[in-house]
Amino acid sequence: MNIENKLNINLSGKKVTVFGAGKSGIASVNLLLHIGAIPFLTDMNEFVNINEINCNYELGGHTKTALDCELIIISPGISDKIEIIQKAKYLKIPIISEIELASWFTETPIMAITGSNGKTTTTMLLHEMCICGNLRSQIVGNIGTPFSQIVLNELLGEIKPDVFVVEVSSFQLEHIYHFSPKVSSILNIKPDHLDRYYNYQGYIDAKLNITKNLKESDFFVYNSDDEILLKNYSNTFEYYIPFSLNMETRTPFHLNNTKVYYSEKDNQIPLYFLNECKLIGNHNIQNILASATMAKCFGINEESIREAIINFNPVPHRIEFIGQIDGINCYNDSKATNLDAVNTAVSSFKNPIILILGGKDKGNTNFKNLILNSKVKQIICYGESAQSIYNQLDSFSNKLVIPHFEKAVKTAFDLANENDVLLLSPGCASFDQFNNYAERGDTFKNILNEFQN
Ligand code: UMA
Repeated sequence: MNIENKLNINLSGKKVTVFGAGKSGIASVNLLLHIGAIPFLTDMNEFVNINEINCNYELGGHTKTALDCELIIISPGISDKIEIIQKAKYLKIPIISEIELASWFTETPIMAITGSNGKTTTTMLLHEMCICGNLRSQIVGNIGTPFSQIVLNELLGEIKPDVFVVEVSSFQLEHIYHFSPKVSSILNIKPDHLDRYYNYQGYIDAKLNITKNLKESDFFVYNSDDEILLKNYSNTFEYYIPFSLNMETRTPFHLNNTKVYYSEKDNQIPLYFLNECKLIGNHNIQNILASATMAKCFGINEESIREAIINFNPVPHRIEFIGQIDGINCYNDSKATNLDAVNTAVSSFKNPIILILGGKDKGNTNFKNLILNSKVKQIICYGESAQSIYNQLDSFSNKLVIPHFEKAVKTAFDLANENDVLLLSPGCASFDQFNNYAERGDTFKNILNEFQN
């Protein structure tokens, strides 16, 4: 099947194989059924739950039946290194991601955000800015709700969105052809998911794909403090809009010690004062600048942008303040699954830190690059990667290996003094002991809550 010209694509009556029966796969099947295609679902897991799915399927492995199709939709969690996908490439069967599929069936403008860190906060904040600007915004993508699911709702007439705000992962960007956001942004690029890519450049290339179909009438918002982005987007096209913590002439918003203000206005009218917002740390100011710049490109007025910023509550599991327990300031940063996110968290605090690191390594993370400033007074390494992290931190002596998560948290709490920061910022995936980072974060909170009684 030729998918080069989007206008000529017609999936009606066409056999389409969907790889992966998770959220993305099920949403893709339902959208395909609606538009009259003939989906076939394939999953390597024998026990995956596929209740109420109305198409042929195979579980427990991908067989050659999966290649009897004209198009493949691949779920984000599935690497294209697997043998059957390599075969599909050899057979020249087009392979697209689930967000690509969804984008074929909607005319609603898309604002898309990617980056190694800060995606979820920025996506949620931008969505709030749209709502404050009286736009019917739908938040979708890597954040949890597949884009295809909501596009199907739109096709069914159940919703009439003005804009889709899409959080996009590198995995979802691997197989895009026509996906073309009106406003897109890359927040930062730092080493992550190195177990998935042949090398760091492979990950960078996937992220940069977000601008693949950028037109002059679109806007691309990027962090000009990020070396990789600066290098790749050095052209000063009018539709490349930077944001920065430093003084830059081309940014729509500027920052000083107390406020973010509009650059256009001579009298420096503040967008907001830093102490008006509950999001702490420079990384969050970057997230705010990114979402405000995107909102402005989309035509949302500054009053609505401001309203969203000052009413925004931090997202759970991202440097989330749990509370003060026995005078110890407890923070859940379970979503920090790469080293850059840990360094960001460590840099956000002034008080001594007891840091819990560990879990399942995502491939060659170099913990020697951890910022071990004088604030970090104790490190507890837990999980599958505990011993390896411990060995890598050879210049730091106050460290312990406690593989079991609950024991690690309890020990960290025992070692903390009044006014210290107890920080779970693991720098690794959660899958060795939990289903996902949210479960790990919730478990952390539950363990600490026991100390509160
Ligand atoms: N599977 C196969 N063959 C394989 C490997 C896996 O069949 O070789 C099957 C598994 O058995 C499973 C299915 O694929 O049944 C899972 O697919 P999936 O991992 O793509 O999961 P989904 O449920 O579709 O969720 C995906 C995203 N997951 C991943 O990217 C890993 C979700 O992001 C996203 O919220 C959801 O689509 C909706 O868009 C999660 C995530 O961890 C939160 N993202 C990563 C991150 O944020 O770091 C990128």
